[in-house]
Amino acid sequence: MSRERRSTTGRRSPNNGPMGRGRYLFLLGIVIIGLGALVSRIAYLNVIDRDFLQNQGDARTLRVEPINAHRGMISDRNGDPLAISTPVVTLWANPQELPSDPAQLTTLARALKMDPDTLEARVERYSEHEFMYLRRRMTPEAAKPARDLDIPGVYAKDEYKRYYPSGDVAAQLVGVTNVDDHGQEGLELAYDDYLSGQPGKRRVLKDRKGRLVRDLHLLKDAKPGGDLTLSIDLRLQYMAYRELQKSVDEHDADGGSLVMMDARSGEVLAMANLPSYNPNNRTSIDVNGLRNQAVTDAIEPGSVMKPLAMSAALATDKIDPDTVIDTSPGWMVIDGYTISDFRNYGKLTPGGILLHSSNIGMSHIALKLDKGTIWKQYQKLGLGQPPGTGFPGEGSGSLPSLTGLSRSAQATMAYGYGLSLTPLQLASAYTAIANDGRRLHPSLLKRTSAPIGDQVMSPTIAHELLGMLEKIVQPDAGGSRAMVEGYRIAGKTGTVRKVTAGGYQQKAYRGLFAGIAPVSDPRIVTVVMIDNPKGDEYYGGLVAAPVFGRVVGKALRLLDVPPDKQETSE
Ligand code: 59J
Repeated sequence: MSRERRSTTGRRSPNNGPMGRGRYLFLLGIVIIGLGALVSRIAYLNVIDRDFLQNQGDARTLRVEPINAHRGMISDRNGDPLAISTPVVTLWANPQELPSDPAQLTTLARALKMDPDTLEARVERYSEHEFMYLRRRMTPEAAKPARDLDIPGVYAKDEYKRYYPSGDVAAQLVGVTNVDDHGQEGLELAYDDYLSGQPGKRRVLKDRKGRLVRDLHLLKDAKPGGDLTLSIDLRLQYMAYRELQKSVDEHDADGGSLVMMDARSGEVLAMANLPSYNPNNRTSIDVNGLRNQAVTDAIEPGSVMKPLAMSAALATDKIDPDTVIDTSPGWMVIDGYTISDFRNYGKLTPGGILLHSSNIGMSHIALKLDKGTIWKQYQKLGLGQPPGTGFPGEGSGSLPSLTGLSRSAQATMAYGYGLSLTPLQLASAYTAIANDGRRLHPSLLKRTSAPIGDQVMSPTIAHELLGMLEKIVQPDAGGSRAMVEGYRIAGKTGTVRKVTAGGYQQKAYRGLFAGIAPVSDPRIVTVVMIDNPKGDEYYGGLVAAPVFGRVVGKALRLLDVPPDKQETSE
């Protein structure tokens, strides 16, 4: 500013240049003197005063110590705890500082409810060390008597212990924390910041050996973490897990998943997976049990996709509920690939195709439609996109690319092959059939706002499909074992040959069942998947449908859903 003004006026002082020679020398002198002073001070501190300073620094240090924040609770939708942090106290000792008087050790042992000889022996064993545990993670009440003794060399550390009351039942969903109380898996990981809160700080004075000399003052209070309320109903979760376990055991299966969704809100009411693990026993965690397969693992769904493909067909003017499709002779060849049915079902309507689960019927329908019709409907139903639950490793499944879709892929897609989805995505897709055509996005947290959904089929088509699926859950149909006393049930079975590197396997299957209850006013959508059942019973109708029937029956009664079926006994 001032320079500018000067240049515009054109006036300059005769003693020109920004700095006169006299001023330059003066400043140089100051710098030299300053540097000299600095160098001599460094030399003094390093050489002459070194010992004194080091002693002082060693003897006392001011440190900022963290104060652990209480981790928030995870609970089910009714407030039942799934993960809780309780305060615990770890007592430790520095054997170097413990009194040599054996009477004091005896008093300490009594306060700890330990055998005095055992304690004495341990102190002896650790006599060369500066640290030994007395007792870890005791309740604060149990630690108090020993703490109150104020015996020199005895220290207490306040911690929190994470406990999972439901153990293996909701293990993969809830997840676990690591030894430092940080979320490691599942929702414990997804909501770690929220659950953790903020540690506090206090200033302490410690001596050379790290011993606390004085607790000086609180710098910042610990801010406790928030509580997380899940959509899960723990009563349904226990039941789902138990019934899933029964079927997995009975059929010697590798595992299984069950997802139950509220058909009106999209909330997940139960989500069980096998294998599982006990999160309270860290040493025995089996990595196979860690994955929440219902959310993370995309599988080829097979026939349970047929009603969803049918919803696309029924929306066109090419197919209606009375259209007759000839499935004879029970097999067909497309682009050199042979597609076959269990047997020759002859002429079938859409309802008949779903009832007999005809691959040929679905293939004929798919090939009558434009190439993208079913593909677009699958996309609207959420396939190939993350469901948005925020769960770590949430699977999106996959749809083949529409541009390169061959005729054979167009057909196989309609009966559930050449694409993949997670059990959670399947349940969400079925909410459309249950909910007048509106697909609800799933939520693992209890909803506080209106559910998010998309109208993906007309209410008429949803009702038509519901009627067709009810015909499958009848005494002499494929889904008979999904029947529930007192309630009308709709659902679809599926038996899928598993794929490995060598292609479809001859003797490895997944049995599935996806269904809706009760039909007159749907409240829940449930998907059951049994992975690799061994033995002769491997059909979805035999391994998955019975789990559905038992779990859904109990759930409807627990949720006080009024029965909608007049039992026609005899
Ligand atoms: C099947 C398939 C594999 C993939 C076939 C199951 C195909 C197919 C290529 C033979 C067992 C089996 C893309 S059948 O789920 O059709 O649930 O009660 O795995 O068809 O073309 O030994 N379900 N299942 N098919 N593949 N590719 C039927 C059907 C279904 C039943 C029974 C037996 C298959 C009635 C399955 C059930 O609806």
